[in-house]
Amino acid sequence: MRKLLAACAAVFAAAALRAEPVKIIFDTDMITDFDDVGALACLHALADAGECEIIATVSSTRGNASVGAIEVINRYYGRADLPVGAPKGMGVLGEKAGACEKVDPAAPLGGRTGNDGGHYKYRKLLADYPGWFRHADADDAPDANEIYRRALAAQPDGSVVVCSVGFLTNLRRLLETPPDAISPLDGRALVAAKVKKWVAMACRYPAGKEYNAKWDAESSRIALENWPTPVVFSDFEYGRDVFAGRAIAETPDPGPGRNPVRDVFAGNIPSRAEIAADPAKWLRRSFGTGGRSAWDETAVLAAVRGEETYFNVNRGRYRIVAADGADEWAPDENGPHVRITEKLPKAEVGRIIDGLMLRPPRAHRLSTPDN
Ligand SMILES: [Ca+2]
Repeated sequence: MRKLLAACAAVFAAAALRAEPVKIIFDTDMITDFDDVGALACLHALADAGECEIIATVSSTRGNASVGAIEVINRYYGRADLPVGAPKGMGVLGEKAGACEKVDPAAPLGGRTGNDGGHYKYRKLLADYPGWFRHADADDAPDANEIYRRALAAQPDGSVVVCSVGFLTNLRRLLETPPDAISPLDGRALVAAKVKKWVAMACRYPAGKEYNAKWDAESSRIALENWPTPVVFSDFEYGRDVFAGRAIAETPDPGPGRNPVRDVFAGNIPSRAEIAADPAKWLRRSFGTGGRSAWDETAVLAAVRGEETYFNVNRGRYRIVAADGADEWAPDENGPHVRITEKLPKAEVGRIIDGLMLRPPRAHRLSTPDN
């Protein structure tokens, strides 16, 4: 009987845990790399399972197809109405970090080697999914500040996890917002009240220049120095040799305009034969047999399932030390930050990510135009 009671208690405890989905704001760049698509897919799969509730999805870049790409993925998972936003007036503009030239959504697709370079995959996504998005140009989307402030103000204190897998522009801007009609709190006070933690894909360990942190280095410095809650980093070194996406890329093709997550991975991962012919070359480009380096997906796992479920953590302080975005991680057992390190073998982590990406959307039939 005691065993039965214990089993019942365990079931109720699990049900209680499930009853409290983690409230997530997802902040992504969607500019050149495509692990962002995998990360947003994982997040939706976890939301379908009741493990999280996505309360907003914002782009950290402007003047390009980033917001439209977010909307295509949101719609695929039956969440076309999720709030979206983008930064205004500062940060990364255009088709690649440092380009600083707005993408013309009406210009013909340039192709892989054309004038839209790495951003081609996101412009192609919009071309292949007409009618699935509202903002072909991220600059037409609402200000991310408004989206963040509305989302945070509507939630209970200490309940929101911010998961950033792109530049830190929005977070710096949010901290600098004044009180307004949405909330009497300024940005920093609002974050301190509502945010439980920030999980970021950022940091080059132990020092270097990390893509997400370096391209708007001033915003990164300000955000990191002033953020008032615990911060967890999935750093470059952790994610680069977790590989995911091969599994969904090799699923049967459902036809055009049916599965944007599969389309992105199938269209951007080299074949097994290509990798077998020169694995070292592809590893330098962050590809393995399992797919693409899963920097952003690992941040989502840490944000929703907790940083100690699959990972060990290492405490310290991460900071930007130069105007060019150079960074350093200083170990400190009393530091405000943690970075994740390997606990579960990385191949297993890759399989967990693949499993989430393979899950069919719960509300897919409601989200496709012809179903
Ligand atoms: Ca990213």
